[in-house]
Amino acid sequence: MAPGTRSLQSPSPLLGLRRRRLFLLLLLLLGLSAAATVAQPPFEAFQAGHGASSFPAVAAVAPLRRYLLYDVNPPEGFNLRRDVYIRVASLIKTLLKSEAWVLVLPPWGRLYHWQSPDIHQVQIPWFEFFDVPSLNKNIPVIEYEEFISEAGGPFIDQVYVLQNYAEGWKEGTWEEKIDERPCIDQLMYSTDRHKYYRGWFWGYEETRGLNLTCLSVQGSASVIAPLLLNISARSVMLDRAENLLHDHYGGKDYWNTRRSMVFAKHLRVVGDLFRTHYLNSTDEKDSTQYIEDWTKMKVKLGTAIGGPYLAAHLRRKDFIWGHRSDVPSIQGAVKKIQSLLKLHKLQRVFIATDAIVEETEELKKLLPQMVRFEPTWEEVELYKDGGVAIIDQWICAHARYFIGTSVSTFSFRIHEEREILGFDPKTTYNRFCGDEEKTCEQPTHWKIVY
Ligand SMILES: Nc1nc2c(ncn2[C@@H]2O[C@H](COP(=O)(O)OP(=O)(O)OP(=O)(O)O)[C@@H](O)[C@H]2O)c(=O)[nH]1
Ligand SMILES: *[C@@H]1O[C@H](CO)[C@@H](O)[C@H](O)[C@H]1NC(C)=O
Ligand SMILES: *[C@@H]1O[C@H](CO)[C@@H](O)[C@H](O)[C@H]1NC(C)=O
Ligand SMILES: *[C@@H]1O[C@H](CO)[C@@H](O)[C@H](O)[C@H]1NC(C)=O
Repeated sequence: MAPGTRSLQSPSPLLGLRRRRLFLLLLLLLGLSAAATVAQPPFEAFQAGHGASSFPAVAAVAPLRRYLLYDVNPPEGFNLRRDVYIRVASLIKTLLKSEAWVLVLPPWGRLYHWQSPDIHQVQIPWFEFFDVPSLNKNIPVIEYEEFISEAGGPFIDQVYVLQNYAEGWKEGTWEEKIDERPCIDQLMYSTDRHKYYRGWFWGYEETRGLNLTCLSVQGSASVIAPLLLNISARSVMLDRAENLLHDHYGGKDYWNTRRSMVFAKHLRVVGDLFRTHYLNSTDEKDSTQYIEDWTKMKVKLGTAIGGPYLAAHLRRKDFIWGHRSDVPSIQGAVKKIQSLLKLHKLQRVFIATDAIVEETEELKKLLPQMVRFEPTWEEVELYKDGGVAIIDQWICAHARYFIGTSVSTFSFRIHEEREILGFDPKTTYNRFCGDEEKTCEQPTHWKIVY
């Protein structure tokens, strides 16, 4: 494991600053050569990330584009965050019709569920989990540290904290709207002695917001586009972006963005090796050929066969603490798995779960056919909890038959992955029922719109 470790680790926070200094130097040189016509920008003004439009020299170096940043309510999990990315991507598509914008990928970290001890899990760039060139085939994106160097420093011109309307919405009168309003919740930001806003910027302590306003919003992501096109701030951050809804859930734009969220290659490779070694499953045998370029991938439903194993996602922890009636006991889940194994004439079941050790021990006893991806500490350090979850999802996505947990976004993302791979919907849109659940409604089939 050791040799790969280094290259995968997130760049040090200093890297961006070093790059920035280089960039400023370059800028100064350019500025000097253009000095006859262009007044030298005050250094401090540029550092503060003011709109570059008044400094033509900048345009020669960085494309004159505007930056959209966002963050999500801290308690939200990895898979809900993947959904918010889709909503923000459609906002970018709307903005791009009028201006050059780029989405700054919010570094991963401080997720409630990522509890592996002694592993540093903040400031994780997107390339550790997703294939960034694939994202770029859908909308222009850059990592946060690229933003710091390109925009000239860790400054965000305008932060909008999105919130609902204090008065709620009157029944029967749904309308899309957006208004600057006093902040409803206690602000998670404070001002420093320079009147800059300090707060949680993905763990980058040197990042500051120059201005901050609360924005009540009701509607889909693009509702905010007219406002963004009407202000001069070059970099805008939308905090609590989960308050924006989908422009068109399940439509072509939705699916293009979803399909562009290709898992990072190194994680897919780990999943594929596991399939080969422990599940007798390869793309060739399973008819699940993957095309690296997602824009070229369009598989007819029912073409994919999948590996000779059943896969189950058993979401536990907070899903059972509330004694939800739609989540089974371990015994209930095992009973269902045994009957599915028999029905589909399969010998093995791959289990993805966040269960505590006591429960997995019980599973092992009751379910000798069980196979799990059990990373060593070094592997968790290398892939992080997010990467391990992706490997689990990748293996589930390649099974002959999948069954997930009711309303878990972790399971939903597996549905989508299987839809992309071209599985028969009957083998995908299945969930466990609670032990006492009467009407156990099964998940909805969402067809890809190409
Ligand atoms: N490796 C692994 N991790 C899991 C599994 N199920 C849940 N987790 C972990 O628990 C977290 C919570 O699930 P998420 O789906 O991301 O959280 P969420 O977006 O709130 O989604 P749900 O709570 O499932 O609706 C995941 O991010 C994982 O870290 C699993 O089967 N395998
Ligand atoms: C901060 O943003 C608000 C809302 O966009 C704006 O009215 C105000 O003028 C800005 N303040 C500064 C100092 O730019
Ligand atoms: C654009 O800005 C102007 C001046 O600040 C304001 O009068 C107008 O209402 C704004 N339009 C939108 C769509 O926000
Ligand atoms: C692996 O699968 C192939 C068919 O795809 C089968 O012929 C072979 O016996 C299997 N091997 C094992 C060890 O199960």
